[in-house]
Amino acid sequence: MSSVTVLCQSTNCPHGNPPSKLECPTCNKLGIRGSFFCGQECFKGNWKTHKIIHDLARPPATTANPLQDGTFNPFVNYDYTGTLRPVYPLTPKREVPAHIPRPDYAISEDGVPTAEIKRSGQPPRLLDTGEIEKMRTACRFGREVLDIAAAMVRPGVSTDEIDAVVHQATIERNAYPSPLNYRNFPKSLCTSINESICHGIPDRRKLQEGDIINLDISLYYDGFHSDLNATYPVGEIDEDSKKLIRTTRQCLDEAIKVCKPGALFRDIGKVIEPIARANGCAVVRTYTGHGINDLFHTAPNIPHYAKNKAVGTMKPGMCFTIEPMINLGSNWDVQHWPDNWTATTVDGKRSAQFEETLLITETGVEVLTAGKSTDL
Ligand code: HM4
Ligand code: CO
Ligand code: CO
Repeated sequence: MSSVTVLCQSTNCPHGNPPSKLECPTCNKLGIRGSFFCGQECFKGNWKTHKIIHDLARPPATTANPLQDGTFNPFVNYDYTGTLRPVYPLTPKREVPAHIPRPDYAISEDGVPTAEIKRSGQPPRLLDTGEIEKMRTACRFGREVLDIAAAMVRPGVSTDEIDAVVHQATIERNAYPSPLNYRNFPKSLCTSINESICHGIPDRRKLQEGDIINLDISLYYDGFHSDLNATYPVGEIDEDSKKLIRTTRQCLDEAIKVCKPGALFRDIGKVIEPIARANGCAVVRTYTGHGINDLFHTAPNIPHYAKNKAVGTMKPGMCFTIEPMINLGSNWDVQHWPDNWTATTVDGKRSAQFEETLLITETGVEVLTAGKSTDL
């Protein structure tokens, strides 16, 4: 029986590097021996330099995939918060036929939405009857495309295959897929799986039994955008995931019920957060609902959490989204992958989302992206 004493590995241990028992769990997993610290203070204090040895021990990207099928994890040195991984390379950019009108950011090299930036700070736009009819059409097409995409959800289908079908169904309607090139987003829809909160990029990963996936569709038709999303089970899912999806849909439905002329945008979060909390869930604060019309994201800004400081009152002719992102557990914080798009939970727990595009009418609210009623 041999016993080895390992001193605290901290370069600036305030306790004089005493014998230590706290081992770095990542080093242990990677087979690196001797990474001991005398406490959390030294472990965390040395993290920035210490984690470099993790990267050195990991295999390079091209050999990281045991399948050797040409696919790879592009961010091998990134500390993922959960078990989801991107599967690269992404497929080439999909083209939109030249005859289909497109927003300004679709044409520019840098994807900057110039008109959105120009109108920032302006109050929400009130649409006239002709413009409202155009929003109705864009939103009906958005619902059709989401339903087509949702019908593909099953184990073995890749998110890129869903992107190809969404792209095709969108251009068949003479519409432009709003996500494509928006701030250089590379695909035609967002696909957010398990611990990803939103803005997941379709790639070569195949859906697995037990996953949950959010499909977020936006399109631009006849000068107006629509935006809607929903979360779906892949085959059989666990009870926590079922409850998460049910809770998130309920958060959106109850929020829609309080929308009418005179209602305050800040009160939407007051409806959503108590429902989330009562079901053991947290409300994401980084992303909000937004005005939508001839611009993809515009005023008003609509937080989904309580005690927010959102400005403004609902008026007839306003169009906006409500799109709560709800996490299992109590952590609402967001961490992005190095792709600078995929937003994930920081604890690796699952997140769900639902979204509709709404119109405030003289008497209440119209859900422009509504599906066929599932009542009765
Ligand atoms: S980009 N969907 N959505 N969504 N953006 C590609 C597909 C996308 C968004 C988005 C909801 C709310 C806000 C935003 C946004 C910044 C932060 C850069 C101004 O991008 O607020 O973009
Ligand atoms: Co978005
Ligand atoms: Co939206």
